[in-house]
Amino acid sequence: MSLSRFFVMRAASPRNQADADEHRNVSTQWQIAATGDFSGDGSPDILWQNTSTGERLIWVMDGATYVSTVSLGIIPTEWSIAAVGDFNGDGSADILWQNTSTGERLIWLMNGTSYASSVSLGVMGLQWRIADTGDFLGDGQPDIVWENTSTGDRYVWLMSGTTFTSSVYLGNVDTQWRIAATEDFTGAGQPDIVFENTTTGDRYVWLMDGTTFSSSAYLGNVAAQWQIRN
Ligand SMILES: [Ca+2]
Ligand SMILES: [Ca+2]
Ligand SMILES: [Ca+2]
Repeated sequence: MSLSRFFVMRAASPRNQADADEHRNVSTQWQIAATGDFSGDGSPDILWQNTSTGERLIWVMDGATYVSTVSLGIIPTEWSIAAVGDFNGDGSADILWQNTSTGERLIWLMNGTSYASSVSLGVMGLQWRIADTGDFLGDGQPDIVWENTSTGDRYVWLMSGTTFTSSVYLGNVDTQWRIAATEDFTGAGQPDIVFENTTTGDRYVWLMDGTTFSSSAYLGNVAAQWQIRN
């Protein structure tokens, strides 16, 4: 998968593709929160959140072509979409939320593009940020990557479905580095970890062997106001 997938254009009011095209440069209350296959056709769909109104919606995509919009409704803006992953293994993406006020984290299990039920992961200090999900153990179940925005510590939570099993320390990286996404760069079937420097715009990938760092590779420099979305 090419890195260009991550640099998806922001749109002002993405009711549909035409609207997004028209308002492309107006920006910014609509943010791309994550991509994941909700519709179960093997092609990633785009999850949006409106940071002003709290509305969340899914663009169902066919490859790079917009198909339709499904609203998930208005969710209080203190809830932020952290990542997506298929936690219950039914072939469609589920949504991982973090509450920026209380520190609660929870998973919305989805039935396609519809909400089915939620599972709380409990409350974590607000300095902990969920960066992305990825299957680090290779058991077919998504695990959760965390970073401490105060100390720079990074961890993986190994998960069994929606249940935490254990955590693995990845190391400490200065807090100006943010984990942007996990993606399999080497084709080894294991996620690697993309870091971006929020000051300089440098981007690196940590090539991983399971939960163990193996080497890093420089991806390049993209102006710091561009953020990679998982
Ligand atoms: Ca899809
Ligand atoms: Ca699922
Ligand atoms: Ca796993």
